[in-house]
Amino acid sequence: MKLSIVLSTQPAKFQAATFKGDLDANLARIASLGYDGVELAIRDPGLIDLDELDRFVHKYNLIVPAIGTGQAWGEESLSFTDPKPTIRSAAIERIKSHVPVAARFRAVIIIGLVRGIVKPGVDHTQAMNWLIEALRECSDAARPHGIRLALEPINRYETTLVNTAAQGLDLIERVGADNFGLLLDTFHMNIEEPSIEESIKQTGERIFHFHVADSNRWYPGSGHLDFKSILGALFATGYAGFVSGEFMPMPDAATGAQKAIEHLRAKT
Ligand code: LER
Ligand code: MN
Repeated sequence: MKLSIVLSTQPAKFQAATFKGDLDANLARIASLGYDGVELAIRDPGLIDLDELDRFVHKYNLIVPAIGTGQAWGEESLSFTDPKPTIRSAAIERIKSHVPVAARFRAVIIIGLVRGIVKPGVDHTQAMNWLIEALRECSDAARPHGIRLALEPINRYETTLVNTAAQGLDLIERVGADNFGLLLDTFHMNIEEPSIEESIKQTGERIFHFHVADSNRWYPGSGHLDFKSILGALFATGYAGFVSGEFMPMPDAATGAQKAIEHLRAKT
């Protein structure tokens, strides 16, 4: 099993980014704990020095399996489904600007909350249509670079646009792009899916990336999720990607990251 953990390259409000702050020190810590990779949360690729980031990541022999983009929503309110066309196109351009970063690391681009929420005065069908158009445009921009996009079903308390794996699979049909799939996250699945294992099985080869947190969004092993069964179902699909820790830095980032790796390694 290849394990990674989320690291934010910029200060951010999102609470479940396990590591934030000093890039070099955090990468050193993540590598020394035994992680194989680091999932980078990047608000705006225009604000980062890609060569420098690449050097740091390679210094610690880490792989970057995925790039998180949700801070564009969390910090700037950009989304694919905002009623204002200028905001929708800014969100699309922002996601396209991640393609060179993703290409450098051969990483998946995550579409999390940048999909948006259904804003007052917008109906759900309209929001879904904007979402589909945006995903087609971004998938088309990523395809020539060999880059894949993964939309994450997110629990109902954060958005009403695509909460379950089944809704994600329906969206895949409607978008119709071969480089578009899903990111499944055990925290959201525990809230939304009748059976986490069955939804993993149904999603099958459309699982492009995988987030782990326990039921309380602390490190795996701190709550009531059965990671032996969940990871068994994941690998039974033929999934060969990373299992990426995205959980609260509790009791602190390093302790959570250490306990997660111990628990997950013991379950496979
Ligand atoms: C991001 O990967 C995530 O899981 C969401 O909860 C973001 O709000
Ligand atoms: Mn997630």
